[in-house]
Amino acid sequence: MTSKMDAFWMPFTANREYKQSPRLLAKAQGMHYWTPDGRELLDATAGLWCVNAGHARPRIVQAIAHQAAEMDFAPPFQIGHPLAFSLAERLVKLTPEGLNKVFFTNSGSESVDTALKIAIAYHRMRGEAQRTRLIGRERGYHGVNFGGTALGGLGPNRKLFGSHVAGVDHLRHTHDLSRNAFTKGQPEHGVELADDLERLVTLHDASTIAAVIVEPMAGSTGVLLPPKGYLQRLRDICDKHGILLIFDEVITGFGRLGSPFAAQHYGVTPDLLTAAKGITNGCIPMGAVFVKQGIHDAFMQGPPGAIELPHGYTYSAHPMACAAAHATLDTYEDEGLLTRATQGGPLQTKFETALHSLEGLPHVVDIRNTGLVAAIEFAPRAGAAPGRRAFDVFLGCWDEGVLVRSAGDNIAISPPLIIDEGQIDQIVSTLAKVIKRID
Ligand code: PXG
Repeated sequence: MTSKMDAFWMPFTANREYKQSPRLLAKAQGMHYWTPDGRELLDATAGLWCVNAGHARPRIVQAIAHQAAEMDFAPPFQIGHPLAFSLAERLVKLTPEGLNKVFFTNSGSESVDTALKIAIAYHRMRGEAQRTRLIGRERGYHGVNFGGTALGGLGPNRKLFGSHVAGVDHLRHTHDLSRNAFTKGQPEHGVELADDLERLVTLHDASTIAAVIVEPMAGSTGVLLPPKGYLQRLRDICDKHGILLIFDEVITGFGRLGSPFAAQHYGVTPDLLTAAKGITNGCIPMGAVFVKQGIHDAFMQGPPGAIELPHGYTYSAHPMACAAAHATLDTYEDEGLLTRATQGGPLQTKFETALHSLEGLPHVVDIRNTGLVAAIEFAPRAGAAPGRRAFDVFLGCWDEGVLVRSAGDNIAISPPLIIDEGQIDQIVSTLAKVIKRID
């Protein structure tokens, strides 16, 4: 380990192994990264599911530079600035009908905890203060703050931290290799797993449950698509019992599935929707929680001078983030990026066909895809820690000049939405080469 690497405790990283053989990125443009010694890598991960319009887009760069000089910061409590209001107006035009209020945060984790707090407070405002229970789903990822950690369903992310959010329960996950392996698009089987919510209602009573949070398509755990009919059934059960439905769209928001949001793609509208990442194309931290009018209005009851929601961040609606988000939306609009990955369109079809050509290679037990996102699942290596085979594929691709992401036993592919067909071929041929040579 070089002493220059001692001080930085890296997030979600095997620090000791990494510092023995570091991987560094120093420059990015369009579809590519470059290492400090000038080696080019094709970005098949949109950074970390966030650089949806590709890297260093000139409009966004200029907007940030301009805003830094014009007004670097403005306090967000009891004072506003014009870009925040105009951005909110623009964003709610992109969200599904009815989600027409937006609360700004700085990350996906903050969006999740904000949404959970709003859900609990909403019931209290309506005289149902006993509705505090929150339901997540196994294998879900909702960031790393206390609420998101508790509602998340990935064991390793939870076990060190105790249980400090009371009254949390989980639905089962929807992954079923025995029935759904190598499905293109939504799996046929598993709609009945939504009935887990009825079971939890029977167990806890609906009068104790505030909200259910799910990723409409689970990203971090390795791209799990909702079985056909599953999200609608969750919606119906929530409606029946007065439970709020929260979609965590931190990954699926801003075009990943070929619609602005997964809610539109799947035709199911949640009560609250969390976003981050692609909202600024990943270049300035920002998150958002979209809320139905009626939920917002429940807070607008007390004396007009009272602060209705005692919640917010120093950097909520930060001017630089608002400027970056405006320029990002301009870029998405000009280039039609939010619908470029439309299901059945030429790019999505090419992507799907290319990825599924890897079926039959050694150790590949599943391939899943939708929009411009896919996962390849590997059988775990006997006797090794889970995920090592997928991690070796990641390392092999790194050496071959393609950046992919390993997630447990999966490799996830989620390129910037500007990708061309030749670049899809490069990703897939590199994966094939690496998969054939690892054990
Ligand atoms: N919700 C979802 C659905 C996410 O995917 C978060 C919340 C938290 O966002 P922030 O901005 O607080 O990180 C995320 C984040 C991976 C990976 O390896 C995915 C995320 C973060 C880190 C790694 O897939 N998603």
